[in-house]
Amino acid sequence: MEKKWWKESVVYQIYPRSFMDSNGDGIGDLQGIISKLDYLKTLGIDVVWLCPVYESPNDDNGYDISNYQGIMHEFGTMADWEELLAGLHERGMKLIMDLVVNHSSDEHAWFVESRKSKDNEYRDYYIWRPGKDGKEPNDWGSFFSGPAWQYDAQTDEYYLHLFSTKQPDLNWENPKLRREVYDMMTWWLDKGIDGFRMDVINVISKEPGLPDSSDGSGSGEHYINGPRVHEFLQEMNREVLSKYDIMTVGETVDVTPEEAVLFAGSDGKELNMVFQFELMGIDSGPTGKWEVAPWKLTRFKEIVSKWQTKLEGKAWNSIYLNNHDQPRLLSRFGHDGEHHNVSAKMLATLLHTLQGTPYIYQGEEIGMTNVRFETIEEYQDIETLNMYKDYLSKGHDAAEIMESIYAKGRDNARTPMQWNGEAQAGFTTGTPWLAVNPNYKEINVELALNDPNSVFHYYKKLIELRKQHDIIVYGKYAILNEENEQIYAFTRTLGEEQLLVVLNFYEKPADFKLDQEIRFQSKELLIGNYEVSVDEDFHQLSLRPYEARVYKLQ
Ligand code: ISL
Ligand code: CA
Repeated sequence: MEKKWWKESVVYQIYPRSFMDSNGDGIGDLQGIISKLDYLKTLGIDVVWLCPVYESPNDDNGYDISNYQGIMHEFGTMADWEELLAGLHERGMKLIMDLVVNHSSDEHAWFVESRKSKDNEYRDYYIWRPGKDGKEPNDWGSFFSGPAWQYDAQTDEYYLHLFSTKQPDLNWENPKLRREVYDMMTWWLDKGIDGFRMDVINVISKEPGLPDSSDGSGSGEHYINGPRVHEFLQEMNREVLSKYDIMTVGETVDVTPEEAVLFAGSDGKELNMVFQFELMGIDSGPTGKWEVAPWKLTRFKEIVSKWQTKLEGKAWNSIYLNNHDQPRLLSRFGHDGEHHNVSAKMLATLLHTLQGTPYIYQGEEIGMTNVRFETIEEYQDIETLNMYKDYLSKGHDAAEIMESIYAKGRDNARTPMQWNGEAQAGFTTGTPWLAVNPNYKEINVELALNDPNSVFHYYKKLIELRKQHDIIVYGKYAILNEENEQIYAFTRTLGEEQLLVVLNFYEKPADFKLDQEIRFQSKELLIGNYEVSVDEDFHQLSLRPYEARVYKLQ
């Protein structure tokens, strides 16, 4: 398999609003991040993915961009951003920026022009249509509840917005718009950044004619992996990406492994890797993410194994178990109470030993958890707030909606980073924009750094191991004991070497016997989340609650 720096890297995702506030206004900012660069270096990560820091009215916390080449005033200035880039590079770390070009803000100069008149030169930068029988042009729904169309009286037409009404979709059919996007990307690359994470990049191409959904659900069939998406990305690659040594990762909703091979194929024509959503859908019912459903380990393993094997040798995986849109991994897949420490380490072991580039979301490395705010007024996220209103109007019970928010709401991931046990977890000297999780006195960076047995030090060790053992990056994946409902066990193989990973996903101890004979001359326990007696027969293991072990065999 071809060696690449972005395969060997570990990425750390920063949600700037919640990371560190340097000036007491309650909002995280660039100087805040700069003050924590040595912390990131200590952890050992290679690449920072910075969520949007561009000018924005913050309807969707920066994912609604009003100027792609300016910095959000609340976060600082372009000089601060340059200092951040230099600070990362000096310490041997890289920076990838969020590229949000499926839509802009309605306050972007292009849209301000576009809505003025039907013959404005920017009209065609967005997707405008007349209504149909006094209603929306088609039945598409917004990801953030309600229809995906907004009526605009100025020209008596509707514009398309797959996300909030303040996030009008850009019209990728227009070559002038595409040129503007490529020039803007080139401008950032020439400033020295190391790549892009591309927001919902697989929905940029809409089926011509914008037909209604075939089943009346308003779903994404006519724009998810739309007809020209690969053509557009290949053009972007030719015009921009291929000219730099960078990494690219596409956020691709509802993508299949077959599609992923096209987006992230090793032929290098489009992107380096994509984020898949299949695993994130594991605990949702048929009506979508807010319908919380129990998940099964056998299904979890089936999804992960499918992605590991179908991409093997053809495309590269990105591995993540949470991000700024998802609940905290520990509350979702582990145990955020008494087994906090061991279960966080067990999940970390999985994250770092699958084939693919691992992504750590801020706070994950200290085991931050979901939050339960008592009232809806304490929530800030537009997706959550829109859904709450929508569900209430449809007759759902408020308490039941709150339970969905506790399990799935995006603010779970967005509570401020917990730096220490002081007021506001050391995140700000003022009042944070979103309340701090009340568990910050027990879970914070200061405690983690001082405790050699902490989740933080375990992440650090996993990252170090990746640097020492090629097999962790490049080894081929194979599942063991597939039907086991409690244990996730798999091997990675590279040449004469083998890695054996065994994870107990539950509190219940388990006697575990491998379903096949593995031959070896020497074995070494690379890492585990409990003390292990040296000469235990690893073909037959007694696993403690959430126990994780990684053996290297030769
Ligand atoms: O939040 C989600 C998880 O259920 C999705 O609906 C999410 O909106 C989708 O994954 C797209 O996410 C990206 O684009 C959005 C932005 O709000 C998210 O933060 C971003 O990651 C619109 O730009
Ligand atoms: Ca601030």
